[in-house]
Amino acid sequence: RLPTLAVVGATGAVGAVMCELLTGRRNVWGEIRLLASERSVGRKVRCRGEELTVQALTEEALDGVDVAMFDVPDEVAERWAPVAVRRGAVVVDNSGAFRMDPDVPLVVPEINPEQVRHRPRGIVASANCTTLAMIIAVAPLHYEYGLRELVLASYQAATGAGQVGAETLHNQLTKVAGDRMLGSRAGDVRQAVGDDLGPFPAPLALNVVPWAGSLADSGWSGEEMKLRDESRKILGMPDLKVSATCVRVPVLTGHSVAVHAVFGTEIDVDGARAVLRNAPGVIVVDDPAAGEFPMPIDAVGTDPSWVGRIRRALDDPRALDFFVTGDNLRKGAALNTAQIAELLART
Ligand code: 11C
Repeated sequence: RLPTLAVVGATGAVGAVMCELLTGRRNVWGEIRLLASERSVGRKVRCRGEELTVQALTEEALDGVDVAMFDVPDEVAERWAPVAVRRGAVVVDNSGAFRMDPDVPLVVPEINPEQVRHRPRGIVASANCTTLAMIIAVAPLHYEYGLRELVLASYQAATGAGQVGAETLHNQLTKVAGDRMLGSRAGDVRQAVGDDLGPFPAPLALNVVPWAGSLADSGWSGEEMKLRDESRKILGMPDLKVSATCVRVPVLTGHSVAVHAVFGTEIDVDGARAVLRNAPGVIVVDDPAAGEFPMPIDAVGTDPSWVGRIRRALDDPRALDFFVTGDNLRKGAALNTAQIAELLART
């Protein structure tokens, strides 16, 4: 019997991409059950060539499920993942609720697939979308050169904040497009945008906002802490130095990260480029003379992390600078979750 899969949170921004992925990937599932909140019950969704009806997330709906993929807010995952486990499922959770639990492995199949086997709570966590785009490129370099430190700056898309993030950016762009904004204060979009900031703390259209996530200690944002904590856990380096600045940019899909990575040995840039070219899940796009760089407009809808602008730091022969872009809804969320679920289906 092929295992039964539940997709919990099937109608969100990530859930929609998940159904697309389940249609395109090798089919390892028997029944697929789409579950969501009351609001979406009864909605028809095409998945794997079938028209499926979205059901309510209830205890009974989880009966008989072998693997449950969760793409829901932290508090929903906290409540329902243990219920799914009690009903017999292994949970792959894409929220931040369990990632740092020592009894929950944090898995990136290209890096630490073996860790799915040790899951005392019956839950396997998938990483944050910004962490994933970056770590896919950093891990193979670490294995070759021995990572010592990461200095990161992110450029995060509106869909990182879900469907409401995308809608907010669209609405704001429509407003500013109709406003000519010439004169000495051209660029101050506050008036044109008005009060509808959606999930963002400031207007995002024609702006950049140096904030993502909740407020953490000492001025750090939750997203910056996730980059540090999750990188340490995935690489198994609890003392790795990580400093991140996370910034929201007016891009719909595709998170990018400017990476300054310091290693234990000197870097030869051609060698580093070869490591990246051979790394699973990485595509190198690095020909500035021809105008070729990794950008969200190319990465959207694709699986890999796109890496370019690869250069050795001018003032430190042990440091490499590069730019990486990945689709935050695919590898950053649905794809990594699906890959983990497929590993579980095989074991
Ligand atoms: C963002 N990275 O772009 C966040 C969204 O921990 O999975 C994903 C939050 C998470 O706002």
